[in-house]
Amino acid sequence: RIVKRQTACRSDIERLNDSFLAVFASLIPADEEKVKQKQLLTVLEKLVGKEWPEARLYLYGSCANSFGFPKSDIDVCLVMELGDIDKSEVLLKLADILQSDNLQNVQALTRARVPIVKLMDPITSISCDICVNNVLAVVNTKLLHDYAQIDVRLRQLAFIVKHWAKSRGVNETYQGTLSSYAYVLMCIHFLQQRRPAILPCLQAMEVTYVATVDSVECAYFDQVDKLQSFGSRNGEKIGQLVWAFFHYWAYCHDYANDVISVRTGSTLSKRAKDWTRRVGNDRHLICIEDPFEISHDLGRVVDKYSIRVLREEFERAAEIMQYDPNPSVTLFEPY
Ligand code: 3AT
Ligand code: MG
Repeated sequence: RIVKRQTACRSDIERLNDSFLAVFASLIPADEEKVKQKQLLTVLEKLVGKEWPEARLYLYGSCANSFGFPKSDIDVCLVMELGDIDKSEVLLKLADILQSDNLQNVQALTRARVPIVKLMDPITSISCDICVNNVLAVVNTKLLHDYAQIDVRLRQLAFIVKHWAKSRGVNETYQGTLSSYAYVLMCIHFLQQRRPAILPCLQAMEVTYVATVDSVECAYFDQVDKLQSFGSRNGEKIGQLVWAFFHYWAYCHDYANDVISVRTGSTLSKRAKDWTRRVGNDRHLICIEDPFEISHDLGRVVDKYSIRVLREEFERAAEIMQYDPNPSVTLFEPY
């Protein structure tokens, strides 16, 4: 009887894995989207190059960090020496240039928190936001991209977590919940904590990549092709990891005292970072240290209301993973 029961359990686990792998497969974009994005980037590069030959364009965010859903907008960063010129001036000039080249809905938003030019390309129907000199975002995009090359389970987990967060309405920073960037960092942290670890801590290894951005030194090991077998001692599959991820955020993380830190591959104490009390609008109710701008808590958008929403959602997800006969469906039910 015991043998029979174990066999049943194993096939349940296999079924759970297969169902989450199917969810993952349904979320990844087709290769041709990448081609179209590159096509648009080339058009933009030509236009920008005519006005500012020294300027460079970089993709950043989910179109370049390998955690992007199909049909997402693309984020582009224009990097150039500004000298005395005002950023708004550059954005207005950029909008002018783009407008005269058949790009549609061109709009300069010079007063936004991150000032941008928005546009839509009628040929590829891709929408695009262009910011100026947001180099840290380009570098943190590379870090996420590099982590994704090490073990496929990061990409699987992060797509499922992002899909869950979007379905449940907890991926809205203006409502006090977390950004996609924060969720991916939570996934990386979680996989660094598994025993044996599934991901290494790249910033604690030999430095093979350095960029100094606004006096922040960004340094880490980026030869990730050498780390392809890093996680192979851990045989956990995606079904188990989704269960453990939600279990961790529902019941194990110490919200009162701990900061998650991908930079150190560990947790730090809130006290050590002096993130114990509210300063201005930063409440530090869930603390996620930015890997490069280490004084920056990505959880600072979370307030005393939204922390409850978030933790209830983690608990709901953990319970579904524990008891629901069909978790790969129930987890993503709209709220
Ligand atoms: P979506 O698929 O659009 O939800 P995304 O990866 O594009 O996910 P965001 O739109 O949240 O993520 O952010 C775009 C990029 O901007 C991701 C990251 O490189 C950078 N970024 C976002 N929020 C922060 C932040 N608080 N601090 C530093 N960089 C950030
Ligand atoms: Mg985005």
